[in-house]
Amino acid sequence: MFFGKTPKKKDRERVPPNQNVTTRWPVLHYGNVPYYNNLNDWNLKIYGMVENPTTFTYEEILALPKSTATNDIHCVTGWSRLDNEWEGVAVKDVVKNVGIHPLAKYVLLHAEEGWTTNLPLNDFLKETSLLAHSHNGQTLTPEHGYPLRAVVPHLYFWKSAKWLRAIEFLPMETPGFWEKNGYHMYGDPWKEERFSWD
Ligand SMILES: Nc1nc2c(c(=O)[nH]1)N[C@H]1C(S)=C(S)[C@@H](COP(=O)(O)O)O[C@H]1N2
Ligand SMILES: [Mo]
Repeated sequence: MFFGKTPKKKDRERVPPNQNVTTRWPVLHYGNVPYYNNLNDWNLKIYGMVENPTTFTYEEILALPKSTATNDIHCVTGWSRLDNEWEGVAVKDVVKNVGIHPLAKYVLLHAEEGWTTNLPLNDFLKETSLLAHSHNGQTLTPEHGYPLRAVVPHLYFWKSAKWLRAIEFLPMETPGFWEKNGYHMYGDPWKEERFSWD
């Protein structure tokens, strides 16, 4: 077991109930890892309830203001990893000019292979949410979401879609991949919202 490192007292207050701190970074996902030889094959679509549906190339993402954040991540399977340094772009900068419709209340994040996850718009737009291309000073590895992943640290880490390809704005909540399979619609780690029956 690589878990079971007892966190320092101060750290313990940062760890939600029934989570164990790991200093490693486990790789967790459903399906296959996409490998990109060429980022010309990659784009990020923003669509749904927006005035200006937009498709960003990777260069256009990198041209947005840089954003960095340090935060803790909490996987629903029980591991937490503290002090992750992310570099990327703030969600609010990405969606700045798309003209979000006032009736849009949720987003569905679409990753490679049709994998999805849902969250409320306000959670996605939070100051702390970003789209990251680097972790602890290194470009993300393919396994951890290269070239771009969501990081929404205040929710369980399954909401942080790796290999992000589209952001869909919706008037109503549409369950994503794990949410259809019994995971909680919201996923607050402090309330242990792991499964839909929690
Ligand atoms: N596209 C995609 N993103 C995903 C997943 C997935 O299966 N597919 N799994 C989620 C889950 S359950 C977790 S815990 C984190 C794991 O990210 P990591 O492998 O970088 O630790 O990715 C999340 N993002
Ligand atoms: Mo997870």
